[in-house]
Amino acid sequence: MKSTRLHSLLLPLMVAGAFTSSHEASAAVYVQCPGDTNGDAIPDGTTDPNVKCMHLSGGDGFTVMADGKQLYTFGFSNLTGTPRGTDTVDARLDKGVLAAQQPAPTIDLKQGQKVYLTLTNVGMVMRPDLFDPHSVHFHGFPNAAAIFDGLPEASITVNMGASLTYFYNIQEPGTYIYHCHVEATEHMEMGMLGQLFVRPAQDGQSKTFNGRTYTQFVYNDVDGGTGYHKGVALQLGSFDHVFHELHLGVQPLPFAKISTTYSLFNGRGYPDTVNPGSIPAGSENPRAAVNGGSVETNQPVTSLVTLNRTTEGTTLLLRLSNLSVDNLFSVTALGLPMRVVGQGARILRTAGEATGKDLSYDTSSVTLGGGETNDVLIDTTGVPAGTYFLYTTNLNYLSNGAEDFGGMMTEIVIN
Ligand SMILES: [Cu+2]
Repeated sequence: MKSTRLHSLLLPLMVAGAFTSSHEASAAVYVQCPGDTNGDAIPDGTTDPNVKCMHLSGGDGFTVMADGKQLYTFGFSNLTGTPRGTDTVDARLDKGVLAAQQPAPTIDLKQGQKVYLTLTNVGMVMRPDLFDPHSVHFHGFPNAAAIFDGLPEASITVNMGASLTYFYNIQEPGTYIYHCHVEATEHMEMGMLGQLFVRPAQDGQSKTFNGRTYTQFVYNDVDGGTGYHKGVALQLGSFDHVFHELHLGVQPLPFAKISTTYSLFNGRGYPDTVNPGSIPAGSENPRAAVNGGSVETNQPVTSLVTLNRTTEGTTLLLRLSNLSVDNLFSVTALGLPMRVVGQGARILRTAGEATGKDLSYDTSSVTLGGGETNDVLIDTTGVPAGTYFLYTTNLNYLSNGAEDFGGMMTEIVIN
């Protein structure tokens, strides 16, 4: 996609970038990744196997609700693997514009890694009056210094056309989240929300718990009690379509009136939640509307959960996170046993963690406020094969806007 129109939209960003990067005077994007030679955030040649790089864009886009309504959104997209290229416009800028994703690209890490995460602010094309920076806030991460925290008052944020590389020394396993922390209520309501988890060093060992043998664990647990066979991350969230419409209309934003009009799993409402593929980008996204536009989707991540017990094993891990700015949500998996083994990126044990008293509990539902995560294990041994529903028990939110029978509901298909 090389439309003249989009290039003209990008030009102001290129100019802005010239003032923010002393490394490449003509380019707006600057990726720091040890061993990377072409700017695609993938180390070339031999390098420390514990080094992991990622490159995200921060910008805008459109998200399609299950009733067909298209909401203007902010968000992140994944530029990892895209080199600078030789065109006058940096291929990474080109790819990141209007590509905001719901949910943001999942950040999947392992204990012991050194992570270089570059964020490039590609600007909000639909709001040329805005000059908002963005940031990545790794929610729950114990930063050694505030500079990479993402909170604008205490750390660096990333202006339009500029890039910043965050560094994290990954030591603590668990289920986290990440989000932009600039004008947090606005940028989070607009959709700058992602899933992030850290796999424990114990992964790869073989442990038997309750007669089941595991090689993957949520935490370093000594006894295998957080073992699972298949893990799925599900982001609970909500949008207020009025807020998004006023945003696109360059109107004052009704912060005090934010309420849930669309409740979502992984940025989708039922029945889009059970679509195993991507939701095609909406027609209101100029990038998708341009013939040959390269933005095929703003919603690539399904929320359909499947478990084939013959090939995948019996125990399912749901990494649940709530990133709604206005609501608590309770969810249940009707007919399936839920055991909560972690909360807020911490194993449910008393002090000593691995050796402490086991505080995991069996339940039929979990309730998460904004910013909270739960690690829920579902042992399907003895459970009849079939389709089960995972949904919010806040039944008034089982809707897509004014359309009934939708919202935060998906299926767990067990074979
Ligand atoms: Cu932001």
